[in-house]
Amino acid sequence: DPARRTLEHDALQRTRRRIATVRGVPAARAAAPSDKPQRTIYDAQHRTSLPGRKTRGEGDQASGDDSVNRAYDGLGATFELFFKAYGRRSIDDSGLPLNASVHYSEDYNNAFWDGEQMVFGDGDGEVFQDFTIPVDVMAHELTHGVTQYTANLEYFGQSGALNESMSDVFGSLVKQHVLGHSAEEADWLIGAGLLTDRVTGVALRSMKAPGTAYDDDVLGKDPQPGTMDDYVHTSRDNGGVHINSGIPNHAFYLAATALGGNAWERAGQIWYDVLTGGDLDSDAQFADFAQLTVAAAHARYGEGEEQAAVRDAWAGVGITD
Ligand code: ASN
Ligand code: ZN
Repeated sequence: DPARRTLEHDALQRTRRRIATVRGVPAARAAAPSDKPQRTIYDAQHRTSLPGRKTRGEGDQASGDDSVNRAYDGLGATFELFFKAYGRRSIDDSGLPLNASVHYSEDYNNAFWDGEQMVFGDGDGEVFQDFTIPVDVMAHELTHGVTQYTANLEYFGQSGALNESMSDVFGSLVKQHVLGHSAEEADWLIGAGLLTDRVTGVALRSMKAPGTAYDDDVLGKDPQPGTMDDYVHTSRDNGGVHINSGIPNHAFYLAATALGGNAWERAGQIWYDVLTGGDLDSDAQFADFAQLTVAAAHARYGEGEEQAAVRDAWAGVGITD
């Protein structure tokens, strides 16, 4: 009798809720939807102890502080790309709260993910402006969290450069998603608008043309290679993680522009499938990642232009799968 089964089911649900409540876990919490972000923005007040003073929580009205509001919106835009494009519920896919601190330290020329939260400096105003200005930089930092909870790519050598590249790829895709830009309309820059006008440069990095983002007395020339021929062997920067990321970055650019349209759809989906699919080892090298993207393109889209575009893209940067 289906009616009777439904009644028994309802009674069972009520009992389960009661048990959950008695144990101190409210039933509403267990059922809380995580299709919305849970953001908290803190003001580090130019000090280095984290997180600092809570300034804006989820659903709060805008603060009087532009850095706080940009961080709130940037975390929201990143949550939205991962959820709408890939169905991912936050950093851990289970609704992990998103925490960020702004105004970190004094004249601080960087932003980072510390393993638990995002942190943004104000820049010194000489070379760098506020690191909450470019949405792709905020998305880059949040993506370090996604990588930590998925492939956990070791932050050294080629696996480290892949870790950096994941943050640039999804950082750029968040910006493209916000602006509604297709692969052909996108600027493929990371950190446009961050450098002051005293610097001869347009951004921190270029995925379209690695090595061309800046050339300046203070910063020097953008050191990124775009192909394996120019791979940089160095012990600095954890084996050049922010340098050699130009190679997988450019491979993504080549795949996305060959396919055309919205880069977060097919190219982004393939990269996301590899990052989160469980087959990517934490010590993966470029060739391992390349092989997995070709396999992922085939798994999701079959024999066709996606697989060919991905294979050609890696060949274009000197990596054959
Ligand atoms: N902004 C840099 C990054 O997120 C900080 C670092 O060197 N880890 O990659
Ligand atoms: Zn990074």
